[in-house]
Amino acid sequence: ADVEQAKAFFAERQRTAPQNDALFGKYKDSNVIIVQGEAFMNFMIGQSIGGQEITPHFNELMKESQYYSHFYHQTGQGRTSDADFGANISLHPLPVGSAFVRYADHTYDSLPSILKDNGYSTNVFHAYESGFWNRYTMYQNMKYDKFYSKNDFAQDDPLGWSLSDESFFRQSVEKMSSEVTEPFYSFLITLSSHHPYALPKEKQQLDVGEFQGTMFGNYLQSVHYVDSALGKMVEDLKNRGLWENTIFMFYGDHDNSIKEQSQYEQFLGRSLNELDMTQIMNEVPLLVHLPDGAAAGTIDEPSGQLDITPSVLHLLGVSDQSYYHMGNDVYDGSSRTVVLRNGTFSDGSVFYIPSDDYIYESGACYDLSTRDKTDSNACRPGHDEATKRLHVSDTVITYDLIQRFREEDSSTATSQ
Ligand code: GP9
Repeated sequence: ADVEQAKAFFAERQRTAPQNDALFGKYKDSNVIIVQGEAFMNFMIGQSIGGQEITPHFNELMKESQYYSHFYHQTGQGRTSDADFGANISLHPLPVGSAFVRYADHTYDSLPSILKDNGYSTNVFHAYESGFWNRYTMYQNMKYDKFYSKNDFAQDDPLGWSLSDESFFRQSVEKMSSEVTEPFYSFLITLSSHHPYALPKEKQQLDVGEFQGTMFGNYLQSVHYVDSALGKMVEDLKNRGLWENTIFMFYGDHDNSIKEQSQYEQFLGRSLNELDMTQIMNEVPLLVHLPDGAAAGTIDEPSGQLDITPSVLHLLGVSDQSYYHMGNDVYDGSSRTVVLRNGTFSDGSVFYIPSDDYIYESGACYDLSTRDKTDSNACRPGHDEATKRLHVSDTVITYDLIQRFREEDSSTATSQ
């Protein structure tokens, strides 16, 4: 029954004709650079402390980019690897463990494999041990041409677990311009803003005032550093002539594990309720810079990491219909329901928090127009849909169904 449910889910998805807007294929054959920022959350975007912006370069880039203001991480226990899995494979991370570790040999319709079939060079960059999160094995399965890991980078500016993000970006861009043929897809995973966020003195450029000496203050300090590295990377891409013909995306992987509500209240200067706090802990920013700075603006509808692959394919004019993806294409006008790993979901009208949420245990259905609790029946259809999606995704991953569905499809086609 589980397999039949999964089959029916994708059959329905493949039957629904997408609405292709003017952006469909507008950036065909452009390079694609996606940066996944470690613990880079949304609540501090656009905020200042003591008159100093926390993320000035991100804020500047926002003016000529699409900024998704309610973009959710959909990760579970696999943390950074789950964000990567959701964004590049467009299936839900598992309820337990990391799919990178547990099912690295199963079949997936990964973004790099699809782009490779469309003539792209595909490379992944992360300046840490290649075996962490089982990346070395998983990236081969995802069909990257090359995984540039710690040993491929000169350790010229050590920081935290590894190399500073500034040096990591500089060396990665150097490799993109000298070792990789265009069009390329480059996926970069940052590390400098990793828990517990301690930066050496000489890299601390933010006066965190009342938060000095706290982990929350260190967190702000470290994202400020990553933001400055991001600014330098964009300059570098421009100087090397790689900016104009590139779709550039930046998104956060997951929350910062700092759960003290009072710190967020102190920082934002207002009291927060369950809905505010749940959104804060689950929203990461997504920035999409299109080659001509087109379609810039803030998009308030909900979206999430699983939406990245279908949306990139839309911009490149590659139909997503035959692939086994569960994310929404943010450009085709279809459903915008975003389902988080623990069953939290939002469709832009309601926001549902399940009773086993890790901060609150009450569980509730919120009306987003009033931001008040509403009758739980308003969340019932969305809850059923969210439960189904998570279950279908788990079934497809666990039983390696993509491979099986493809074989069934081709034997049906042969017998016809
Ligand atoms: C290490 C980095 C950290 O390679 O990706 O992962 P996390 O601990 O955040 O899951």
